[in-house]
Amino acid sequence: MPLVLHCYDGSPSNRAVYMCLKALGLEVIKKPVNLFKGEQLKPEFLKMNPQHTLPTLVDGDFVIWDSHVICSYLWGVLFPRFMSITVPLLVLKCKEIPEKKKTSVKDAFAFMEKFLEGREYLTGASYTIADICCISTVSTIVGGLGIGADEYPNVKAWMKRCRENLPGYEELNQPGVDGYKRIVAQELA
Ligand SMILES: N[C@@H](CCC(=O)N[C@@H](CS)C(=O)NCC(=O)O)C(=O)O
Repeated sequence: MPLVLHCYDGSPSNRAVYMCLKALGLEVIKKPVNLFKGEQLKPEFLKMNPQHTLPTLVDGDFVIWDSHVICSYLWGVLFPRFMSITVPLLVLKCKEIPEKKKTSVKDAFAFMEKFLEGREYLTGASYTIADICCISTVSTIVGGLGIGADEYPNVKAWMKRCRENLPGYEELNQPGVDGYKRIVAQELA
């Protein structure tokens, strides 16, 4: 089912989502909403998003708003790609990671690389929920699965920045990455 984005080009938060979609290579059907005609206040729109803000993303039955949350959600493509490796490895006891799956993760890193061009964090100069959501997956892919990000300097620098600046990173994220790495090493031994 195609993603549908109710949007308004004049708004920075909407354009952040456009760029996030572009960086991720995702197609979307754009439905422009004219804020100055109050189209966002129509009952059918309010039924979908009672806060009547744009952007509003519809993915099947699921509706989300707030650009930062939408960007995090879209970045969620990383997590399924990670899961497509971890489930065969840890649940189905496969003994190797297929190259195709490594490539799908690297493709996601390549999108991130572009997305981080000229930016400290995924949505700008300060970290947001998008960084918190993404670093937990990226650090597990790199640190736990050993799929490196060396070819992606922006991603590497961002990872370092997250590690140094996100509150609780060392205490709440790193031990899990290390534990996951040990389990993967056992499975692949
Ligand atoms: N924090 C929100 C802000 C969204 C927002 O306030 N959008 C404005 C346009 S810039 C809007 O839709 N206003 C219409 C309204 O509140 O009725 C986000 O990032 O999505």
